[in-house]
Amino acid sequence: MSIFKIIVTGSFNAGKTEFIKQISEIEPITTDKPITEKELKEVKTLTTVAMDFGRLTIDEDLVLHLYATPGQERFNFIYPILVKNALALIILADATDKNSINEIDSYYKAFYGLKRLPTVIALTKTDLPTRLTDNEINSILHDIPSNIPILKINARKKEDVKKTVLFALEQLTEAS
Ligand SMILES: Nc1nc2c(ncn2[C@@H]2O[C@H](COP(=O)(O)OP(=O)(O)OP(=O)(O)O)[C@@H](O)[C@H]2O)c(=O)[nH]1
Ligand SMILES: [Mg+2]
Repeated sequence: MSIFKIIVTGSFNAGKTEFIKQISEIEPITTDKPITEKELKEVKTLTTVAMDFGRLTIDEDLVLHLYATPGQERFNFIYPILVKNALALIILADATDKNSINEIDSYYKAFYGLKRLPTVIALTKTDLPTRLTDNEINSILHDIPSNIPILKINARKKEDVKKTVLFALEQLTEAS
């Protein structure tokens, strides 16, 4: 049996913990703690400080281990630890938040610098009316290499999360 390790990254509040919760067949291991910064506390109450972990069995030969990073930059010491043995990268960004989409490039570069992994980008919260328009999104993402798929998802929907993970697996088989 093979274990494939997939990393989920992206900005603060992009939906990484939600993503793992939706897809994991075990109760996910999370490290969310109360937020200390006043400005961020207004957005939500908890934030990931080390990682989230979930597991998904594809079939008897293949099990996925999914690790999500923390979104706040001060916890990025964990990236080199998480990236060890990883086979694919999923970058999430909040489609209602311009900064989150802008940060995709820096996550791509940060991980590319550690290890060149087949990558998929997924924009979350596309179910919300406050999402940016496709034109606005495309103008921010025009520098992303064209071979990287960009999906639009609702990270609270299991099927959307599954689809994203399957895209990552597909990228992986194309790369090998
Ligand atoms: N409607 C909607 N809500 C979402 C979506 N994705 C995430 N959320 C919600 O957004 C909030 C933040 O999601 P988290 O999963 O905590 O975000 P995170 O990326 O883990 O955040 P940090 O670990 O603090 O960086 C939660 O309330 C999620 O349920 C989405 O696609 N649609
Ligand atoms: Mg989180």
